Amino acid sequence: MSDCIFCKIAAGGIPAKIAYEDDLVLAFHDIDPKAPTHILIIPKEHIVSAADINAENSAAAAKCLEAAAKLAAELGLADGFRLVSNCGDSAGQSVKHLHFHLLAGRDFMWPPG
Ligand code: DGP
Repeated sequence: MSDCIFCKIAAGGIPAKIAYEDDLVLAFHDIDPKAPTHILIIPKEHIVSAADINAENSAAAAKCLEAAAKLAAELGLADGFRLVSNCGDSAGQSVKHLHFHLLAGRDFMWPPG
């Protein structure tokens, strides 16, 4: 989508600190980190949110989870990490392109605020 900031990052039009990339997925460091490790994992294809995952695009969504596991192993997040996808306005989704926050390096509250 031409006005989507994450599509622009995926296309290389906006710079980002890339953590992982394959044909379907891009992972890059969040511009406003909420933990010592805060990486965003996105499908390169524009999917609005987790509510829009379907039989046609679920392979890209699954690849995001695979990338999260790969990154967690590579980054040595043996103490644990949190994987979050905010879906919709009331959940705090500010960018309407599916993304998973990979957060680590501090303790996390449960339930989240
Ligand atoms: P959410 O609020 O769940 O939609 O998360 C969106 C995240 O995207 C937020 O943590 C900040 C991050 N973000 C927004 N714009 C940019 C950008 O241009 N570059 C990077 N690296 N991160 C961004």
